[in-house]
Amino acid sequence: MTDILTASTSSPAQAVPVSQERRVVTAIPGPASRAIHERRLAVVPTGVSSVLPVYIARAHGAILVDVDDNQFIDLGAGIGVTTIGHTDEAVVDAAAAQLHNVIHTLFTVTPYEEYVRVAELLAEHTPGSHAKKTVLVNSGAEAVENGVKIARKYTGRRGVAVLDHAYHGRTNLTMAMNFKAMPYAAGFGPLAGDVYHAPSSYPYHDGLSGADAAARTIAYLEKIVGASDLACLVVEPIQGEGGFMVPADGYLPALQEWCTANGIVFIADEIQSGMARTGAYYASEHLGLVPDLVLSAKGIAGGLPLAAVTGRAEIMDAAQPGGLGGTFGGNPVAAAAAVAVFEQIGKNNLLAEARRIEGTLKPALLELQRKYDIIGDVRGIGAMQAIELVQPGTASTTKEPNPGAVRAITDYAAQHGVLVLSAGTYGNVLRFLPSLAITDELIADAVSVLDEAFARL
Ligand code: PLZ
Repeated sequence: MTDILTASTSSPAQAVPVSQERRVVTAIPGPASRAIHERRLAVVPTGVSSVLPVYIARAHGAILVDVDDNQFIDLGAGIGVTTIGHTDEAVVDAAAAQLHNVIHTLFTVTPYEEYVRVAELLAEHTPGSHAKKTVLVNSGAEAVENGVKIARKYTGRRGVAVLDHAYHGRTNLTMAMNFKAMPYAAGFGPLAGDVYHAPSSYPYHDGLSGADAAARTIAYLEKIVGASDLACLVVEPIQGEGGFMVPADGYLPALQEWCTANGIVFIADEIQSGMARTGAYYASEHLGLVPDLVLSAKGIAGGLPLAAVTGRAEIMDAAQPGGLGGTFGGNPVAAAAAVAVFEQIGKNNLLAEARRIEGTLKPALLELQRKYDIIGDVRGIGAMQAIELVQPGTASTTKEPNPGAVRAITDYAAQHGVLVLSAGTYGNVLRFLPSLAITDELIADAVSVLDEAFARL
């Protein structure tokens, strides 16, 4: 009998080098992408949409290569996932080595060291020097679900407070926690109860100081639910899908102080803002926060699915044995990749790279703002930057959202080999969250394409 394993094993795929440059060789999407897209329409539901239906064959660093051989400057990094770069060699090597050792056992059946190592690294790199514990799960939404579950068990309370413009996921609980019903919750109810939405801090629109915005949030929550019924407050230190809002100074620290005084677990959803994106391991550090629980996902494993809830040991230990887990949670290959991600951040000083990107990108965006009056606001920290587009002449008055301009700019950019993502409650924000591997030259090239796009509006 033939040895099936040997017969079917081909040599490991050799990585084809990807030049770090933009190159458009067909219409976008090209013929090969369009052919796959036709097949997709027959078998993938319309509920799963794609921003730009070019089908990606390879990627490295800050460049995506599609099946037609077009090369895109990737300013989205899979929505902040390939933060240390696409197919980072150290991540690829760590994951490949782990594939050969053990792919799956289920940590809750027979554990393995990689899980423990990731928990140690998270204890070390999340804000605060208190004793911390971590549960690993598969997705950001699952991390949010577990954070809430743990906070409820610890406090014995029911209520979950969230902020306006928030995004926390697509599961039953998390779709009730999002600000936008459309497209995330509309028609998918009944939604989970005991979720309370409160006004946030959105400096460009509300003009409030951090203290005033916090007083408004707190007064609202005291009125609609009452502090004594709240298990947790879940906040994104810098809101992601909502439009990269950096809260006014002191806003989140004031909310945290109120939580602490009232026995409410303060949970930072750092799923989009964490893992070196802002030039700190976690954006909480910029804002002076030491959250009780921190949620990580996206960038933690270089593109492999992994997420985490890390928090004060006494809170994390509130869950009974067997109460936390899941078949794939903390998968060995994803965990090995996460260890490599942490090593790369340290070894290559990627926090400084995030600051370098801010130093290149922010002045370029401010320059665009001087040229084009529909750019109402430029905001962000590190490699998490955004511009908010408003109707002509309203930038300092009514700030009317201009989602049409965002669509025109993203379309033009895509046609010219730049993948730029939108965001914002009103779809009027362009967000930039490139991989930290992006060079200043690629940033300048991408911004020149955006400049042309604005000029043609
Ligand atoms: N919390 C702050 O940004 C995911 C959503 C992409 P999952 N954001 C990108 C899309 O359209 O599905 C996100 C987030 C914050 C939670 C989540 C949810 O993380 O890994 O997508 O479940």
